[in-house]
Parts: sequence; C-alpha cells; structure tokens
Amino acid sequence: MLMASATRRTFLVGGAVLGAAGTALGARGVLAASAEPADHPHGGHGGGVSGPTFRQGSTVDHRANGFHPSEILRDFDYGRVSTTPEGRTVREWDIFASDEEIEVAPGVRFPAWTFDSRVPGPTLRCRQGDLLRVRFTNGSAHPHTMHFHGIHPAAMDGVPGTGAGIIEPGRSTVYEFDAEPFGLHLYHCHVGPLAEHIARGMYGTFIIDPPQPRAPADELVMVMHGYNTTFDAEGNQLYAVNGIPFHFMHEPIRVRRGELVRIYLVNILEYDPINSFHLHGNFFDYYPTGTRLEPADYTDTVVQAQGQRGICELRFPHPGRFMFHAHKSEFAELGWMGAFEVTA
Ligand SMILES: [Cu+2]
Repeated sequence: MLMASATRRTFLVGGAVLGAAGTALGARGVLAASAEPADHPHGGHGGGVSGPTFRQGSTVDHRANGFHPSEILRDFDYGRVSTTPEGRTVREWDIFASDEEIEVAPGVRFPAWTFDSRVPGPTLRCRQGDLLRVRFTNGSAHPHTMHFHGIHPAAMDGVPGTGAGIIEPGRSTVYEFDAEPFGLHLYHCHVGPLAEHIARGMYGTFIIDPPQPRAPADELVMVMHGYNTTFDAEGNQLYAVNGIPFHFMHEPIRVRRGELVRIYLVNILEYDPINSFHLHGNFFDYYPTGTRLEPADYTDTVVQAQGQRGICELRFPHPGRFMFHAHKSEFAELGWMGAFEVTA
C-alpha cells in the first residue's frame, strides 16, 4: 500500500526532531516543545503541558494553509442549484481530494489528506427532499471515498466493495441520493486503514435543513478533531475545532448579545473514544443529531463519541468573553479551547 512509507514521518519542532517513536520528548512533548522558545531545553511532561503554550502568542500561517478556521465557521456550501421539470431542487458539488501539508501549530507541519484542500472539508448544505449529486475526484496519491451519513441506496454508500467502491488516484465518481432525513450529519472517507484516513483530515459536515427552516440565527459550524502528528499508537498530540488548535483563543468568535446563536457541533475525533463541548457562563438547548425540532436537553456540557453530532441553540444575555472547551482538561490544554466575544 502507498501509505506504508508515508505513515512514519518526522517533524522539526523547536529545534528538535520528533520521530514516530523513541524520541526524548515523547508523544505529548510535542506541544510543550513547540510552545516554548527553542533555546529552552525541555523534556517530556508525561501527558501534561507546563509553562506557556501557543494558546497565547504566535499562530500558524493561515494563508499558506489555504483555509481559515474563522471562515469555516460560517461557510455553508449550498452547491449549484437547478430544478427538475417536476419542480424538484437539485444540488451539485465537485469535491476534490488532495494531499496537503498544513501547519497545525507554530512550526508543526502535518501531512494531511483533504477534501477541497482544507481540514475539515466543506460544509455541504441542502434541504430535506432535494436531489443531491456529488462528483468526487481523487487527486490524492492514495485511494479514497466519500461516505455520507444519511438514508441512501447501498451503491451510494461510499464504502469499498459496493457501488463504485474505492476511488483510486486520478479517478472520479458521482454519488447521487436524496437528502434525508433532516438533521446534522457528516461525511468522511471510508477506505482502510480507516483510522488513518479519518485522522489525516478526510471529513466534513453535511447539513440537511428541515422542510420548514429553523428560526433565523447566527449559524456556526464547529468540527471537533485532533492530530496524531507522530503517527504512533499513543494517539493525538493536538486537538482542535475547525482545523487549528487554540485558534478561537487567538480569534474569539464574535456574536451579539441577545441574538440567537446556532452551533452545528460535530465530533470526528479519532483515537480518543469520547469528546465533549462545554460552554462558560451560559446554557444551551441541545438537539442530538438535529433530527427533531424539540430540544432533548438544556445544558452547558455535551458528550459525543466519534460520529455523534448535535445542534446547540443559545442566546448570550451578558456581554464579554466566555470560554468554550472540551470538558476533558487534557484535550483543552492541547488545543481544544476557544472563546466567544459577546458584544452589546
Ligand atoms: Cu481516504
């Protein structure tokens, strides 16, 4: 397989080469090393992070990466729209897979596999009952698919062995299916080793709006994920929302006091079994999978396994800065934290 040679990579961080195994820093040392001055020698921390981290200070080169987490927040792709003679809405997208080296933390480069050159991939959005056509072209050096969550024929499931099956490099296929059921879904590659294909960045959000639209709101997409930068068995060294760890600490999400905010929250984190979302200073209505119009919970913390997702709706009664983060302190300190800036 092509990936065998690519799965063992090293990264130059803070003057030290971090290999897949046996480094002095260890897997969790990557963040501490990247976050402190190069002339400040430091060993591993056995899972913790001490001293300053890049949650303050320097950040990555978004321009070179070609995507920006703050833009991903409110970027909904409704496709090319047309209408059948029967009056049915048709939405079409062209999605391109490619291999991209991205800077995931200051000085830490990650060999990602992407949909449309970004992590996460584009947020595809439609309404229940639309006819969807997704032309997928594989420009990566590795075989991939697009597997959508939702209700569709087996041949459109985007898995090896059914329908078009695995899409080899240079090949393309069209996935065509009806948009159902309404809710918050996702798509991801489904080629093995699946953990690696997902962890490399091959996932995105798929929203099917209900027949009667939800109330107008400031709508945000948050995809929770991680990076295993050393490609070892120990799991992730970095955790993020929308591509870059700590991004929303550097650039808090600006929302207006009293305005309805709707968060489409998706967990695709690989290697760790559970992820979570906790909001400070407020509570939200929670709609698991977004498939019902009545909230199932009113809370400030939700837990999601991989592939779980849900819609959070809230209004901020107080202006000021309010943190959000995984209520798993380890993830939070390795990048999964951010803040809302509520303006009057
Ligand atoms: Cu893949």
